[in-house]
Amino acid sequence: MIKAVYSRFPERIEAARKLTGKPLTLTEKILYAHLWQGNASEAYGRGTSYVDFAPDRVAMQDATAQMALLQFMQAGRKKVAVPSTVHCDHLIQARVGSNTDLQEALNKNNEVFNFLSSISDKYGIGFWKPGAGIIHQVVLENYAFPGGMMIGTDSHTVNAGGLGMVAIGVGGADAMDVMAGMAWELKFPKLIGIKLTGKLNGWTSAKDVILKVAGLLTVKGGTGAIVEYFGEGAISLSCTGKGTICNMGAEIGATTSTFGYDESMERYLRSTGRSEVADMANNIKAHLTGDDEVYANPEKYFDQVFEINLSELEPHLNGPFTPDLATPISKMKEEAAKNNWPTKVEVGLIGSCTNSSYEDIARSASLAKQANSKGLKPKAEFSITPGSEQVRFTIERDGFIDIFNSMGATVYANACGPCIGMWARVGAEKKEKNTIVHSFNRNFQSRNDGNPNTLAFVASPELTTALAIAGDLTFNPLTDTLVNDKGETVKLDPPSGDELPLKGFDVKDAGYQAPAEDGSGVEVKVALDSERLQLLAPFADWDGNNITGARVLIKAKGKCTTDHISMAGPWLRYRGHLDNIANNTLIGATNFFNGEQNKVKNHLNGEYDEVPKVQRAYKAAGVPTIVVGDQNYGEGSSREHAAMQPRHLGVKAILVKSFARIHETNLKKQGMLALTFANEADYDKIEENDVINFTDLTSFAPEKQLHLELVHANGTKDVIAVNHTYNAQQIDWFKAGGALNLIRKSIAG
Ligand code: MIC
Ligand code: SF4
Repeated sequence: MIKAVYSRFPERIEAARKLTGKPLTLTEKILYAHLWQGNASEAYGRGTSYVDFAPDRVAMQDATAQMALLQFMQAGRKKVAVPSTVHCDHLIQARVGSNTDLQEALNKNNEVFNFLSSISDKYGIGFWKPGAGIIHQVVLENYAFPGGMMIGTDSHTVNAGGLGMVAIGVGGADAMDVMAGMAWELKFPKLIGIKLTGKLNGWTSAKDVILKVAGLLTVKGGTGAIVEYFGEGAISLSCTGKGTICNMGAEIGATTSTFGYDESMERYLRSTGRSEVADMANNIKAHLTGDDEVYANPEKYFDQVFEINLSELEPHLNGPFTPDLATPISKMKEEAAKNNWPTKVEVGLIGSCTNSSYEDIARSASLAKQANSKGLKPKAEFSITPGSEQVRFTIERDGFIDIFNSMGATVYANACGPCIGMWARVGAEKKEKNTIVHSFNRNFQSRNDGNPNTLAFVASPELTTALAIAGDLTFNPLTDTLVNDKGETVKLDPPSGDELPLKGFDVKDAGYQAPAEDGSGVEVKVALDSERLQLLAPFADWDGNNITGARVLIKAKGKCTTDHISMAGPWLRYRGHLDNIANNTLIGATNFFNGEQNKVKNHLNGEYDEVPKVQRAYKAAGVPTIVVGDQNYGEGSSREHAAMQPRHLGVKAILVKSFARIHETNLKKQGMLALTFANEADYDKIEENDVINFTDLTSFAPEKQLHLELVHANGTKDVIAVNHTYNAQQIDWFKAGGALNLIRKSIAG
């Protein structure tokens, strides 16, 4: 496959160069080399043209694969059209330690794992068993390749940008299209260039680059854009460090991030047993990075350019509650005091798909080792979630696990665990205000342990380890000292560690199961009375009329991420059962009208009740509803459940100030109306008791505003204009009641 992709590169890039009449960024090269139609026939408008692409592969994780594959089952195919994999990583709870936790997960999720294993077997999908590792780490180690294009049903699919890919997070319905052999549509992105100069040193790590970028760009600054890193600083970073930076690009809303092919990638490919890929990439090197003219004059070729000097970069701590609240460690004392953040660090957690490379672990272990030798007993609890069995096996062989153990750490299974609320944290139910530090990527309220009063700060694994040792959020390892068990004052030396294992990677059983050659005989079972899995019933199509008499189900106030719309943690259990998981719909969102969560007015009886209950009542009574939201609504995850659940419960439209990209597409795919206020201030016009009428939905057309009439309780009316980004095909999805209904129709002939 890679050979075929590379053989097309020179010609396709030439065609694009001619049409655009300018030197090309790496992003443009990869995109133009993956056009569905073959060679380019026009130059696309950034941020305007909808373009069909042909991605090289698809990756899915267990929590989203269920819905993706339940949809794929309906596409009527024998096999997936492009190489695809499923990874079991989200459903494993971190409780006591890897072996016990993994066994418990196998027992608890047996039905789901069997479903995923047999459906993978049937349709020619590679299956990575529970314990094999976190999707993005496994993809980086095995499948990612420079210049490739992939999509994955997880927002952190972007991690593969570390190996020079354009890798994009999508909802399951998009993955289904590609697996079914159809084109994948994306609005041609804008381009953000980030020039890295200098070189990391001392306590600073690759994570700090993206923590800094998140501070600069905020959680929505990357929306609709691909971020391309370049410059001598970029070349000096390790491949997995680049992966970390790309991974957290999801947190600024970027479509994806990427780096040009260089020696760090070559080293990583060779070290992970893919010398052949490295050799092939070397042959077309010039096509796998941006043109020299672009990097020499970035302002001319990118829509926005930033520059960061790695030599001057400070370690950062981002949080709480949002990954873009960036504080350099030297300013933490002040900030914590100002904001009244508890400074005692209760737990430090390293690992996750963001930061679990050999280098991350080696550098953190160097600090753990110092703690041991300098007589420092860590003041906070400490845990590690390795990203893959290959990394775990290798770090155990190289003695790092022993070092962590002697510091009293817990090693959890190779899985998402605490990052996605799969963490049985003792005492979390008391809901006490407390502080934790982790090397993951997201820190939304309640995400890690379900406690809304846990303040989670994101940092590099090195800084996380140091703060766990110190037990203090304001400890600045660059300048501060600690007192050891003998009462002596000691200082931690900066971390150190190899980028890649000197003895190479090793693993006994990586946990991969290849699919059957001919899967036609494999049976995929979904029990009718299952509470975990449910076959999908088609959504109703649009009746052709204006939606009238609609009620506001909830007007969400402030941040409303996919974690607020469809919480993970305990609810991950129901990811394959739409009706059951719908019982968590919007329970984390704050109601603008009373400031409370999961308490909205039911206009059928005037009483306040839980959001899912109220919505089910409206559905039963045939009352259409609208969800109103603020900026960047649907930020965070790719989970299409956040779109399917409201759809399933009968919500008709989501009207917000702005959307996060994946969520907006997911809504469109599921036949929902995703609308934005033409005038943001109109958000304030929506009142709790309003009755809302669409006035011109019957003439729904691309690039044409729609209008809503708000009938207020006092009898006055406001008419507001709303925008949308639907193209003609997406309007067809809406009319058909969802994209899948169109596919169903075409199979039925
Ligand atoms: C996440 O980090 O929020 C998740 C869990 O990996 C999600 C996917 C999901 O909700 O299953 C993501 O980032 O897309
Ligand atoms: Fe898993 Fe967390 Fe990575 Fe999402 S961000 S894939 S939950 S480790």
